[in-house]
Amino acid sequence: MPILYYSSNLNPRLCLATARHLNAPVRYQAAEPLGPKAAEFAHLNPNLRVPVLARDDGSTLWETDAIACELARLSGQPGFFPDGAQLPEMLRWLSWTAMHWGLAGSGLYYQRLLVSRYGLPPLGEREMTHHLSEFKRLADILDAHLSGHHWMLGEALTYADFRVGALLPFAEAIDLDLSGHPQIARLAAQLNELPAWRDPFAGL
Ligand SMILES: N[C@@H](CCC(=O)N[C@@H](CS)C(=O)NCC(=O)O)C(=O)O
Repeated sequence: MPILYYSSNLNPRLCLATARHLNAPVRYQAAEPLGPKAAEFAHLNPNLRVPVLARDDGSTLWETDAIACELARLSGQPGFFPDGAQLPEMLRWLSWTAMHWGLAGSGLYYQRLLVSRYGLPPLGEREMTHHLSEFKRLADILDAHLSGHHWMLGEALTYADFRVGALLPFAEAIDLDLSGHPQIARLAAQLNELPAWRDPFAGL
């Protein structure tokens, strides 16, 4: 059975929530790719990052979105990562998150959570101001999209909801103000109704 390596941080949490929501046929293994055994981890992912999916044939897959795609197929629930007519829509939101929304969110996540957790150097004031204004600008776009959609791609929950919502479980920890973005707050509440999203680490 494939092994999914994870940690408690943003992307691995998202991937773990995906696997557990889909009840994917995988085993779970906590990992610390930047810890003392980093050299051993490099054969799983040369980027020294989680998540990683180690397949039965010895190959590994890294990058959260790629693993989510594989998990949906392994679970027999391809609709969670749809192809066909919905694939361009899905890719639009994955790309937008990777290139824009996720970058702004990661800046806030880094400054307000990782700096103190790992003793990392804080971002400068200019950089933080940029992340905050980008976050607001992009949140306006996401909120407007959601005002016409129950889920990101329409009536059904898909991985696009998980991807754009990846930062939302950390909202309190990083003091994210969603009061001006009621549709994003609604998405956060909808996602929070899913046990695997609320606590992907339960029982692990
Ligand atoms: N682009 C990668 C990013 C992976 C990444 O940055 N993982 C971070 C957590 S968000 C990590 O492994 N940090 C070390 C750790 O969690 O121990 C993906 O989408 O999977």
